[in-house]
Amino acid sequence: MERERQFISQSLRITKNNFLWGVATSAFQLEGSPYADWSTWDSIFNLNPKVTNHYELYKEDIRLIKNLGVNAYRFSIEWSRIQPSENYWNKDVVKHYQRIIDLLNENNITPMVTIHHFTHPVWFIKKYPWHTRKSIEKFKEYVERLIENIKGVDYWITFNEPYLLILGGYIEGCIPPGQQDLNLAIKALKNILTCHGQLYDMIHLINKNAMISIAHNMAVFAPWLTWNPFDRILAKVAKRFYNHSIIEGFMDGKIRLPIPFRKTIEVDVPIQGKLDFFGINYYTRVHMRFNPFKKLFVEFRHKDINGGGLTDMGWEIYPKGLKKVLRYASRLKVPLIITENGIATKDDNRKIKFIKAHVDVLETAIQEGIDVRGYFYWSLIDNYEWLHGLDARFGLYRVDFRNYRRSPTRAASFYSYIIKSRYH
Ligand code: LGS
Repeated sequence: MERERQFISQSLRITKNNFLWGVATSAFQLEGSPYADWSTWDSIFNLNPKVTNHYELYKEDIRLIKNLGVNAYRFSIEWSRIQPSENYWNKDVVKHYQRIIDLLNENNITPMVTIHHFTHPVWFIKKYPWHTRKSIEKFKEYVERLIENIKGVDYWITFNEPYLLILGGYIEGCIPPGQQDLNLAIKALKNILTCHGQLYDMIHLINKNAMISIAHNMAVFAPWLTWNPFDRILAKVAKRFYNHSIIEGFMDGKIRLPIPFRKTIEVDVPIQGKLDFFGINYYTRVHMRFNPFKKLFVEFRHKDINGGGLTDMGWEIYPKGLKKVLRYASRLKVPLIITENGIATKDDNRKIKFIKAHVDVLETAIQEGIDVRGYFYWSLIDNYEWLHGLDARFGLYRVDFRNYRRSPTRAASFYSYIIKSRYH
């Protein structure tokens, strides 16, 4: 087994110089913010507004990152802390994030910064929600000023999971801004993607070395009942809508959104070629079921087909799916980076098994010739998991939310071992 591993890693030549081994987080999930739309929205969040208290404990957390032996860290900057109100710019907060970046660079940990990870200031969503054109200018103003003031970052993710943001915020209505309107959803998606295209050019003007992408959530979609033609149609539609349409958008500037049992909607999005790599967040397979009482007739479900069990959030563990999404995305002909992959579980053994299974698939994908340049485990420490609160434990380090103490899970040393075994 050990010899086999060495052989694989030598033939792949994954080294610390050519591969980003990382961990990922997002600001609001670690540090909260009283000025973000979620804080007005979610009562679970309000029970614990400092979450892990990372804002104060960042030095300790960077030590944890260092101890893991990773060479990259993906995190986000919380806009609502920098601009709690429209005409105010908090320089101290920018300095705070700059300190984090400096500390990472001093420790040879490559920072990858997400500019928008689901949250924004309350004033923004009230006055300039994403379905209005003004959102683009407002967000660009913020980003320009941010990028001019931040040094030492080459890897930028403009938006985390635009499709999940739109599905949750504009179709399901389960996250802010809580709309349930397909037309608004399409407008919001168009604006966000258009904004990405413009940010891509703007960031490159300021930093010639920038490597820019979005982080796209991809899942595998399968029919709940394979013999049921409706379930089969839904699985196909979901795959094309959720996984593929944005990839086509980056290839030819047009996204085609199939809507169940209706005409495909075509949207022009000026994002053709506006990518230096492609970030993929991969977690699970979803089974699709036709349900006439649900919105767009769609019901999402999870099945434990492989007997690997479901995660604490009820999601199927399906490592093979990682290969499928990588294979599809490779048509973009840019390097791929797994910007998130992880499991919510309190059981260290399951966390270890999950990581091993996914890294194994990643290796076979690379052997197949797919250009993957990084893997970020979600997440460094337990944190606030949006609709699921504090109970979904993704962390390599456990957090006691009463006193903010961190302690390593056994998956932390396992992940370090994986990375070390790929040093040359
Ligand atoms: O914490 C989030 C993690 C956990 O699971 C992180 O903030 C997000 O970027 C990311 O979405 N995360 C996540 N995603 C799992 C998504 C499952 C895919 C379901 C597909 C539905 C159509």
